[in-house]
Amino acid sequence: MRNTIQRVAAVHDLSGFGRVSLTAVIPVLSNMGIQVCPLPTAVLSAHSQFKNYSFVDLTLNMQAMIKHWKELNISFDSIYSGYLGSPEQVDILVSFISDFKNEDQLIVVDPVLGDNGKRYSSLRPEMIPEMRRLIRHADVITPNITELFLLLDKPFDPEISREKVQEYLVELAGKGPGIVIVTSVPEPSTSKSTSVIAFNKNEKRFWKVSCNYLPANYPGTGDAFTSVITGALLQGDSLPIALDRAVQFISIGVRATFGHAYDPKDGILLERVLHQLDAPVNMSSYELLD
Ligand code: PXL
Repeated sequence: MRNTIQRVAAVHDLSGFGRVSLTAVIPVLSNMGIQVCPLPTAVLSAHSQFKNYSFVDLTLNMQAMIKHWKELNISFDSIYSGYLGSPEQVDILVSFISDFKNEDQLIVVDPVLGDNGKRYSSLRPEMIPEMRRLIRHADVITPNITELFLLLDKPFDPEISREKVQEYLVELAGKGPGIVIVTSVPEPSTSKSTSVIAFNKNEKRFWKVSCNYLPANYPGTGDAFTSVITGALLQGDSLPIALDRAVQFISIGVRATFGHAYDPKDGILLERVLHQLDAPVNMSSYELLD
């Protein structure tokens, strides 16, 4: 049975500064009318792109929290994971997913591994094979273009063609997830836009949404993006409408931030744009690809 208010277990780190992970996931999903139950993977003073951040790994605490949640008999409409504190957390998460399995449940894995062609230096190399194992248990995964290459163990090619991206999405979907959404796909014809491309394995359909590119890199936009996708799918949106809503929300957030003289590491000015999540999709820009 569904919860009166849809409930998501959010398995991400808590970074005190920088608007990534739980500090992006909780406000986005709460604003979409969804209850978030955080299962923190680590606590950091600030995300790992800042120098000298403090880090406490919560692998052991996760087991204690899950044990108590079992005693409380809580059920989740969705389990949604992102940045993990250690590769060992994948085993914990796989058991958590299997123990809390529910009909109509949405398992979303954002395979946070890297960006700009490289693995995040804060993650141990073993995180990559472990993440490959975790995505097998997901309904929806949302790698960025760097993570697409890392998950498939292919050398990074920033000029990958759209046809090749589609081939890789099918390959990744073959490993388990029914929906694969890849973000930050370069548009070869122009440096002025990027796109999001999604593959729905059951329907064998590809969707694309393009957006304007601004030359700034804000950590946490991936977390906000996947949170909107999760909220939209839980609210009953179709995949292309969920893509439209997520792309529009991030584009508005980036544009609200870009005009300020501001350190991009602080993340987009989420608080200024959260109310946009209540707005209807104003123009649908999705395309069905061949
Ligand atoms: O959103 C990615 C992310 C999440 N959590 C932590 C990070 C990063 C990216 O740098 O450092 C701790």
